[in-house]
Amino acid sequence: MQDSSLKRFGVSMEGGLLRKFDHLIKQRGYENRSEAVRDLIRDSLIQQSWEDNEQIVAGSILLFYNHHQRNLLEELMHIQHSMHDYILATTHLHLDHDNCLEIIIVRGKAKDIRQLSHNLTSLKGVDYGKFTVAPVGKV
Ligand code: NI
Repeated sequence: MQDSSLKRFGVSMEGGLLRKFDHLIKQRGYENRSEAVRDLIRDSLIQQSWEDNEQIVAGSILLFYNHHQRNLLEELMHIQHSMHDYILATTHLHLDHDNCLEIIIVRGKAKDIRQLSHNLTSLKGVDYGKFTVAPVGKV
């Protein structure tokens, strides 16, 4: 069970580092240091669970590509069908005459989703790939 009661702890650091931190949190619009530190800790925990291969994660793989690239559509389709268990939905937008944007919603073990993302974004003709996931379950 999660303990949601607030605890206080002291942090010591060099003045220069603290000034930089204060500047950063002001830029990002945090009300105070506590709020910023909480977000940093949550980010670190998400990062750590992502490094755990067995953790179930969900998120999206974003692909920009030119659909005229030889064999690219066939390869994208082949990879997605071979890993269909991990794909919840795919949205394809025709951006202009040449370029497509594809958003693939995924869910599965971190190691499998990482592999799927790598297989897709490393294809020749994919100009840009962005991979965003979070663990399923509260961190
Ligand atoms: Ni298209």
